[in-house]
Amino acid sequence: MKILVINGPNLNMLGIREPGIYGKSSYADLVKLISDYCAERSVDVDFFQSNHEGSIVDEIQGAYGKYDGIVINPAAYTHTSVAILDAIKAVGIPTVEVHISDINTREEFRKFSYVSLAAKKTIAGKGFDGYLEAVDVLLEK
Ligand code: CA2
Repeated sequence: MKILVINGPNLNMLGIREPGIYGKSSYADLVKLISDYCAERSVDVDFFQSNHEGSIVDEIQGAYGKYDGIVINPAAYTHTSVAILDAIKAVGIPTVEVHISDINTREEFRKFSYVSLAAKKTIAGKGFDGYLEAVDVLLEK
């Protein structure tokens, strides 16, 4: 099993600001947490973070034929990006959407997710543990 974890805009700033919403841990801490979890389960994992919508689309397209699953936190693009939705549909790779915060109990504009229309499951409000749950979802047959 080979999975790709994609994080969208500003998630490289984790732990630097807004700890009340996103926690105190950094993006490097997140990568280590997921890497260790995957290693214990013999899952190969790669990571990609970008602040650019087109780069995320390119990465999803590049995953075709290479990965068995995608875990994605599209961040702000969750609520705006038909291009990322279409890319996930185009490659047909099982994809689990993750949000650190609970997007359903924040501002009204965060309640709609384009990506959820193609995701196998959406996990929100569980902090970094949501990414680990997403790996488990991809491991379920
Ligand atoms: O809860 C999530 O994981 C979000 O995807 C995070 C996005 C937000 O636009 C979504 O509605 C929900 C924002 C990520 C911003 O990350 C920051 C990290 C540190 C400091 C400030 C923002």
